[in-house]
Amino acid sequence: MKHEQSNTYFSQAKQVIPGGVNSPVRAFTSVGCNPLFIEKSAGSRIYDADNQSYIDYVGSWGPMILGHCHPKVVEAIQNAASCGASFGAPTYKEIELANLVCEAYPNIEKVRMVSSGTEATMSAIRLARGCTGRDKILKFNGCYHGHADSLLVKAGSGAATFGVPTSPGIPAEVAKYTLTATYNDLVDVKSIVALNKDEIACIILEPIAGNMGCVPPATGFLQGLRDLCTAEGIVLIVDEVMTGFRVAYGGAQERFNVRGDLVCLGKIIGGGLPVGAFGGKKELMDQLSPEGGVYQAGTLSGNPLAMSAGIATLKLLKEEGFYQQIEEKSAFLEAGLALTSDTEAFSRYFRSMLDSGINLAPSQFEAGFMSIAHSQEDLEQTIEAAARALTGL
Ligand code: HOZ
Repeated sequence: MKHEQSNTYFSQAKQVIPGGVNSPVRAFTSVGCNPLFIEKSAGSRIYDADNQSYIDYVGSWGPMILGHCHPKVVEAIQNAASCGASFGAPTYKEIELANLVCEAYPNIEKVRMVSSGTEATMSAIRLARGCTGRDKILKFNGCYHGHADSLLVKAGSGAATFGVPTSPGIPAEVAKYTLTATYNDLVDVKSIVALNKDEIACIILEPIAGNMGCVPPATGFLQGLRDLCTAEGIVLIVDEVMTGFRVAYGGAQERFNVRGDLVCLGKIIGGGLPVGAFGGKKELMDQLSPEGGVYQAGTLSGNPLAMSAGIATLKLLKEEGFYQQIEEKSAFLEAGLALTSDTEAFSRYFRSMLDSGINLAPSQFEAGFMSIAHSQEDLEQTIEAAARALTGL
């Protein structure tokens, strides 16, 4: 495929935007070609600036579980926009979305809306520190929780793609409070906790790791963390920004029946608009300002457009059989694909798939995202393209 217009835009973008992109992995650096500039989307497809269409498995990195431009979500956003884009004051829509979230996650009694997943994890950590009076946090190597200073240590995904374990710009004084353990290794976690007795405010994790490839939790790992946190007075933060409303309506916590003290959400709850959220038991959440002393705020928090898109999306996800259908589509695709963990080979595979009109995440460390709008024909076309791409490797 020809990418003349995208290439022209990329040259222009590089003049005024660092690296030509507003989020590093979008630059396609690790797959050896220039990024596509997207003009529009519909259902399972996105259309680039050269008017070529692609079956999309990025789905804006997770939010587009209904596919692009679902008419009910578009309508909700249009209606909200016609009443005003932002007020910096509470609206009824915030209560509506909060109720939907609390119904779906029994351990969320109160939830606060923010504008991104990064804000959600950053705020949850501040709350955990404020509640426990402890400074250290424990995260897992390869788990990504956004780009707040204390979380950008051994962060997988973008950082792994660019070979940067910890970003410059993070003071050693800050990074020293972030302890890191091996994912799925409870023995490692226990020994770190023992070495830092009564000093760890929280353990934060992706309940299914999705930024070092897709790594499910080992049997007993989540429950082991739950028990350890309860015994040691550590706040367990389950980062469901990617998995929430994705792997089940109630996220990974519903699937594995293990509950965090605090939960971070994002992506799907904004229906494609910028949203994050963190919530948990009242006793913890009520320590947030203005009720408590832990400060957290945001001009666009609870934005009415974002709330409307989120409400419309969650209502559609509640429809009978939704998750079964998504599972079936994903299983069909998975069975038809062979996977590779060779970065060079992945980069050739990625380019060949793109040539065949299939848009994958431009890094082998990232997850792919299915939507309900992907048709059987889309899936078969993807499997055929993959077979061709793999033969050529
Ligand atoms: N946080 C995403 C990677 N896991 C990238 C988001 C984006 O570039 O839009």
